[in-house]
Amino acid sequence: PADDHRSIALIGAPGDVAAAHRGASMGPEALRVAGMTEALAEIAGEVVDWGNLTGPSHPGHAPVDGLRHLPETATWCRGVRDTVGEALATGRIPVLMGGDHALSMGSLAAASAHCRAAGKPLRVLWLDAHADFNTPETSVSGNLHGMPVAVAAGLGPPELTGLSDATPMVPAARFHQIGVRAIDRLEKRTVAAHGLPVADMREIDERSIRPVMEEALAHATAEGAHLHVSFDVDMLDSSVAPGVGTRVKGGPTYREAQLCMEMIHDTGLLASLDVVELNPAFDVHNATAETAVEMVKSLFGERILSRRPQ
Ligand code: Z70
Ligand code: MN
Ligand code: MN
Ligand code: MN
Repeated sequence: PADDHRSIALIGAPGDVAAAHRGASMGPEALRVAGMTEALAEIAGEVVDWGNLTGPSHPGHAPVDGLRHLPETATWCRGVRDTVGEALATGRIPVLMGGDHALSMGSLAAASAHCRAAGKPLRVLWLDAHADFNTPETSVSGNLHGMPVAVAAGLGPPELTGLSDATPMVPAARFHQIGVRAIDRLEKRTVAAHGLPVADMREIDERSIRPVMEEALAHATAEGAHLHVSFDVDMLDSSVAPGVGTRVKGGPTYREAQLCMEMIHDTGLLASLDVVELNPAFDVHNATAETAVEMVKSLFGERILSRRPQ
């Protein structure tokens, strides 16, 4: 596909104001140290590292009306939105390196605006141990990195749903979630009420990763959509990826995750990417960052052998 030759803009967003644990702010540099730029240059062609965005540091405040660090999160997300938007407007594939997962509200706002302007359908693949579908009413923690999917779907404070001119920026039905195994009790009801398409770990166990991914990608393929992939590193089983703020057992193995990435590449539709929630403070010799880079290589077309997909 023509996509193979689009250049990539690497965008660092060292923000951790929306997460439970500090340290995701070290994610962009850890991904660079693990060779993100060189890996992409080798596989995907032209890569330009746009450096890091700046924003507020972690204030350490308690939640206000069920939300922690709302103004600081909104500031970070506006910066992400504008820079990801600039990459898309200039024909590049933005690769956002977080930072916590709330930053994806910025990339989704940008992808949504870009697709509306271009008259292109938008599909979002959300790779995560969590559904990130909390609202201020359902959240136990008040942490905004547990809410970006709900905000994109139009649920949440106007400071965040208003990141985009269009509400919702991305209707719940245009998401597909893979790897989910930790949903809060009240969050589960919201997921059901809004019909959020979720392939949980039981479904992956019972059907195996390939048919689950075929189904998740079928709509995007049929529509020739702009495919936004939001890769929360905690999607991976915690034994493979200890360097995250919220480790969850029982996730996809390295092999399952790699097949998932290869199948996404094969659609030729990947048009924007987030790599978020890497927390070097919990990592072991940067191994999780290296694993994340290996997953990104597969997303951009690295193959074990140069063969056609079976
Ligand atoms: C929980 C909450 C979460 C990521 C943790 C956890 C959310 N559902 N998301 N780590 N990436 O606090 O809302
Ligand atoms: Mn390719
Ligand atoms: Mn997440
Ligand atoms: Mn998560």
